[in-house]
Amino acid sequence: MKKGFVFVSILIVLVFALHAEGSSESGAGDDYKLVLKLSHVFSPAEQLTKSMDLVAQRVLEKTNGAIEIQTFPQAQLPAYKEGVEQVVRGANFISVEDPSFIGDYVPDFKALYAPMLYRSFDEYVELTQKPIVEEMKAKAEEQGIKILALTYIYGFRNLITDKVIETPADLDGMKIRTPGSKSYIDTLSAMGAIATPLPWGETLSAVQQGVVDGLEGSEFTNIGTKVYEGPTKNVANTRHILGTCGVYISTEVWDSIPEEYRTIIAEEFAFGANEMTNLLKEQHSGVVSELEGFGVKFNEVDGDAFREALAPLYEEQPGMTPGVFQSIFSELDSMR
Ligand code: X3X
Repeated sequence: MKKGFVFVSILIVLVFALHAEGSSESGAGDDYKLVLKLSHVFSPAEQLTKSMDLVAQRVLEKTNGAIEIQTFPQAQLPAYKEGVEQVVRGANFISVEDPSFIGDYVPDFKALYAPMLYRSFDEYVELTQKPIVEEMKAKAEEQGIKILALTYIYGFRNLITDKVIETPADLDGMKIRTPGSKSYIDTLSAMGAIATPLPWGETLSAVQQGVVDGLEGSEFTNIGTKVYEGPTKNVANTRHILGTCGVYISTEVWDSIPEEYRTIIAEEFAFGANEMTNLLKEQHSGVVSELEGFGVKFNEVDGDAFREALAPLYEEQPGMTPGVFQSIFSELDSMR
């Protein structure tokens, strides 16, 4: 009897020891759970929203429920500059915004998001894999911002107005809505417009009420948020900015997550970005045809005139790494 009791006791101790060893190796006990709130401004019909939901679902499954990413579209939670501020404050929060909003912390990201740099999605994707961008990401981490992705591309942004625009002079006196970051305001001002920053949620009503004369955005924004239903039926193919979003989380929060889960989260956001970019490349011509079916008219523009107007924006701004634009230009030249 006594020997049996001792044997069972040793067995129980061994089982607990193995269990504890197993969890300490993985660093994540079975009871580990983290809820992250993910915020962006896109509408339910837009691919970015669908992609974020897909990533959240995959992460939940692959971490067996340990990492729950709750997604909040249409600026239901802090977005734009305020969303990035939540990350910097160390909240359990993921901000999905374009890199110009990181430019407030690392000015080099304003160079990465400068106008008329990229001729294709692929050029930008390739550039983000170069050492120059890795260095930018390292600087962001020094500011408390871990960048999980930079390539949730939602299309080249064009001018969307109620009249045909071909040259910067055509924009004279026109109020064009932009997001609130300085990169957009400087870009549309240099193009000849009166840049009028507004949150996306106020944009379509501002167009309807004549508060602004137009906006700028991609065909995917146009179709996804039904811009085409309003008075702005002309799209001038300036392709002035490549609309793309990054995914940002606090470095403090990131470092607190067990490594096995960090690997899954990083892999799924990277996979989701590649998946979305490839999808939109395939869909673009069909979306243009769909918009034309709704009465939208596309026109080419005097690209040289707009490039000349935008030239001053390639001068280094305070805080930028000396030569950052030259480095970007030479990397892009090497791809062409
Ligand atoms: O920070 C993310 C983008 O800059 C948002 O751009 P915005 O405010 O023109 O919104 C794009 C739309 O597609 C949102 O539905």
